[in-house]
Amino acid sequence: MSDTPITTLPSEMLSAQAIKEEMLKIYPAKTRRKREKQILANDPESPQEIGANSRTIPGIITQRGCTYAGCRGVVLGPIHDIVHITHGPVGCSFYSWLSRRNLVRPVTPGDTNYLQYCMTTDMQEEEIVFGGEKKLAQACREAYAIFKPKAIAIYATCPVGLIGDDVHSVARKMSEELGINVCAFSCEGYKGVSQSAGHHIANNGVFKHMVGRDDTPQTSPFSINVLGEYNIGGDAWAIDELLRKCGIHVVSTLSGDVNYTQVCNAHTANLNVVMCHRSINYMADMMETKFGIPWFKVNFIGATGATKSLRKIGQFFGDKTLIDRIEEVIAQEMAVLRPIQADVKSRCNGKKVALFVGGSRAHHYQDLFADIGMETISAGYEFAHRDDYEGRAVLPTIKLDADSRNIEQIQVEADPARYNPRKTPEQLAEMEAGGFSFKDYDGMMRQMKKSSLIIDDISHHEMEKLIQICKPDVICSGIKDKFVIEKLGVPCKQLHNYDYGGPYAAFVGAANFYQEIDRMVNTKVWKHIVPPWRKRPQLEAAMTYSPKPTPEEAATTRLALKKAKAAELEAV
Ligand code: CFM
Repeated sequence: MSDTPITTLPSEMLSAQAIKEEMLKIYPAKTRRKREKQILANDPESPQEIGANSRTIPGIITQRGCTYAGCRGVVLGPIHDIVHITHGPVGCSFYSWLSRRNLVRPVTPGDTNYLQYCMTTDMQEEEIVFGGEKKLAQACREAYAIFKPKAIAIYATCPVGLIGDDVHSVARKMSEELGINVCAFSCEGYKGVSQSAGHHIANNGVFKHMVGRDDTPQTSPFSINVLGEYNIGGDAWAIDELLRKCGIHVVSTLSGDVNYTQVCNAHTANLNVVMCHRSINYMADMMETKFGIPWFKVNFIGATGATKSLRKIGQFFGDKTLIDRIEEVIAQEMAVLRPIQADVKSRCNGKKVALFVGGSRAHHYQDLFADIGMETISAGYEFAHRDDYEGRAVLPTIKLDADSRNIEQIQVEADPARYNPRKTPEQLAEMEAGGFSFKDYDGMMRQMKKSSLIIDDISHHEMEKLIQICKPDVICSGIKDKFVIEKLGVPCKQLHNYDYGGPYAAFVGAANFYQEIDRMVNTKVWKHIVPPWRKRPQLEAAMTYSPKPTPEEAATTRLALKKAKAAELEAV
């Protein structure tokens, strides 16, 4: 794309390419070469190769987090009845403490919930110099003495990797000494290019040390795990409730509002459905290989997504009563939702949205916006991989780079005693011949319009350009750029923590989200915002990037400063 002269492009591609040019022109050559692989004009028919899961260039303001955040914060953090000990300085622990809205509602009043606690070895200079293993062992003993948890998980932070503390041997010793499951995760923040590496490390550890420890069989034939659903703002509860109404039993949600026993028992389910492909596809594959549980991708965000997902689960089990019940539930839910959707659509139809979130929501929420007639003009993930953009078909062509090689690729085999294929190979083949797809994810690009802009790991500069040129009616993003966006007069809906709202999943959540977006895009308040640097020109002069002002610009700035000074003196 970048080599094609602009004038030879078809007209509908021109604008996307021109916007891309505008974004890139400020960058030095090396930065530009890298960023141009990460910004593409979309072609849904044949998605181009995108430069994803590569290192962010230092100096560019990114929204990404670290490997420790992906492991401790995202995948393991929500397991509420195990003790999570961060081995490292207190800051790493503090900033992973209750900062993500993975809500928890213990099953019974006596059920333990340690999520309110923040536990760390609080490493000091002494441990950095002489090693911190003793202090870590002591922290495990102390935590056990106070809480008697079912399990302890230990997380290594950057300094632990640098000084070489062996967290795994401490975990083994502590397991023997305390008689509980103590497992360690080498998820040092620097281990990968983003939190995505932490997801993989967490999947490996949860699979090796937890899944399969409790063989209690399921009584419901329609028992499933919901993988990659973290109960942000109560989403998992909304999905659970919907599935329960249909007669589907959720064994384990990995890992939204889940306890240790449920995780250990997850391998007894008959199906894995995957919400967030990025953070948990490894687990789905490993469980299939070891236990014979098939998986497919679902999306419970938005009415269309939830309907399709429910029907697919019904089709998988192939039970007439279940399928009928699912249709009844869809009809009931839609009877309530349809008028709200139509009302909101009458005001939102044709409005434009851009989404830059994590590794799955920037795609999931496009379905929901489509429900109310809103068009996604641009989207991108922070840290997803090529398969999340281009579809899983490209998996064999993704080259393992040095950063990915850092992460253990565990070899999984069928469990000699417990491998139990939920469908025979013949049944699977027959279903696939009928158009049913397993292990499927087509990625974001195939669903997006031709020549919409795909931007991986967007920077603040690119976001500003996008706003100036495309003027979206709302942008979905996170706290790291919310206020940059809003100061430019565009409402920003946070799709990580939901701005303290939610749930947005399932039909009940869709109604919440439609109404919230309606309020945001149809209020006039944003048109009246004047950022401070427009009122105080001296601020503009200091903040606008300008390598060398032209003589005219310098004269204007001098004049503005003089005027501001005079106004200030007058005020005194
Ligand atoms: Fe998956 Fe997530 Fe996401 Fe994610 Fe996340 Fe999150 Fe997210 Mo924030 S697991 S990839 S690492 S859906 S915390 S619940 S909102 S970036 S899009």
